[in-house]
Amino acid sequence: MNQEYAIAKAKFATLGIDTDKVIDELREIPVSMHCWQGDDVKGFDFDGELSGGIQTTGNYPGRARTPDELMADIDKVISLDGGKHKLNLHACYAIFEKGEWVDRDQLKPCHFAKWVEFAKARGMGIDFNPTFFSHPKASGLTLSSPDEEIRTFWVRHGQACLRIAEYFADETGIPCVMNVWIPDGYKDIPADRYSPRARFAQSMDEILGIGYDREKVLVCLESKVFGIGLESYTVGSAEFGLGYVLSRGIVPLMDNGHYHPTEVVSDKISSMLLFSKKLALHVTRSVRWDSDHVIRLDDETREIAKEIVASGRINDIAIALDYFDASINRIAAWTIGLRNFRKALLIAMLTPNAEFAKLQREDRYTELMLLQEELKGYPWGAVWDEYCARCGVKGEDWYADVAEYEKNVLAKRV
Ligand code: RNT
Ligand code: ZN
Repeated sequence: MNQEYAIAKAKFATLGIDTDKVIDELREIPVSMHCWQGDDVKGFDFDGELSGGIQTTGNYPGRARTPDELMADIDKVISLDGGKHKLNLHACYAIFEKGEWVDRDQLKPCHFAKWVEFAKARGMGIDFNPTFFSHPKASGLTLSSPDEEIRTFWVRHGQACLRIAEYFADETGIPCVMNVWIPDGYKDIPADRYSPRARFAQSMDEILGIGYDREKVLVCLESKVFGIGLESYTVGSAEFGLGYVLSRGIVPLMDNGHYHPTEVVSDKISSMLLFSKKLALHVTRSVRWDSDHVIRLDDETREIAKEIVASGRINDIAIALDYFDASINRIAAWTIGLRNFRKALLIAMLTPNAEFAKLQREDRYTELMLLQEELKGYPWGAVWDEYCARCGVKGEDWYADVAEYEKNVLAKRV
């Protein structure tokens, strides 16, 4: 056993924490890896601009342009991050045969067969997202559109995706989390806030109305407070989301970039868990707006992980990542964020959460604060290094791998 790890193990043992057990458990926590960090959320079905009020900035060379390139990049990231993963796909990542193309309302499981093959070979489950943006019919409202032709097009898309999600679950044997997020909203003060929301609820009901196996597919709804060009009103607001998911028995999805700046998702997790059997998260980092920066090991990231672990309900929480940075090496961006969230989970698991809760119960706030702060100096880094070693990935010196991949693979994508 490495000496630094032996010291750390002994130190955490004084808190009643078994670091070997923590390492084993950490490896088993599935983190859903968003495919869209690899290609700046472009997908393969349309050539146009990214729309929907989200934005990727930067033009670092080496963006994945084809399914094969994206798959190779995902493999590279996986090789740099230990632990279990799921693959998180968007419908716009459908893979068509040469000369073939269908619009989003006609998508079928066969358009994702290559992804299934990829995921199965790596023992990963697949999560899924209908894509209600970056499409000619998504220039205004989608599922909340007053134009029946447009609204029903997107309803058919949602229904098609539900079937594909079931196919993913059947093929991989792992339930599929299917998340609905629509960019619908208005730049300026609307005259009618009610009708678009009523239509959105109706459209969602029509999608779910085709019936699906709730054991296999966990349908989520992701709410949002604003987007670029949608500053005054979003149809799928937090209250809409909460009301809809609880009344229909589907799953709330919280993205921590989707709230007012002083609101924190770490404080929302416990409330949601009390009223919903399952909860899904998009972990991201918003800088002044929903900017989807790479996750850092910052206070809120750690607090989210702490709430997940301390709740004792980690098996009810689907953890997915959602960020996209095109200004630095994308493989490194992807990996840094993934590793950071797993580090946050590790730190949370190396915290005597039950003892701290007892101090809170007994009004011993001085000791609680003192111990919470002292714990920050505990040698969790040595446990992380041991975790990496046991997973067969590098501890801190993994940049050389990325640099080599950049030179041999990414730089040739011109
Ligand atoms: C947008 C949402 C949504 C997207 C992805 C690409 O604000 O966060 O989850 O980022 O679906
Ligand atoms: Zn999101």
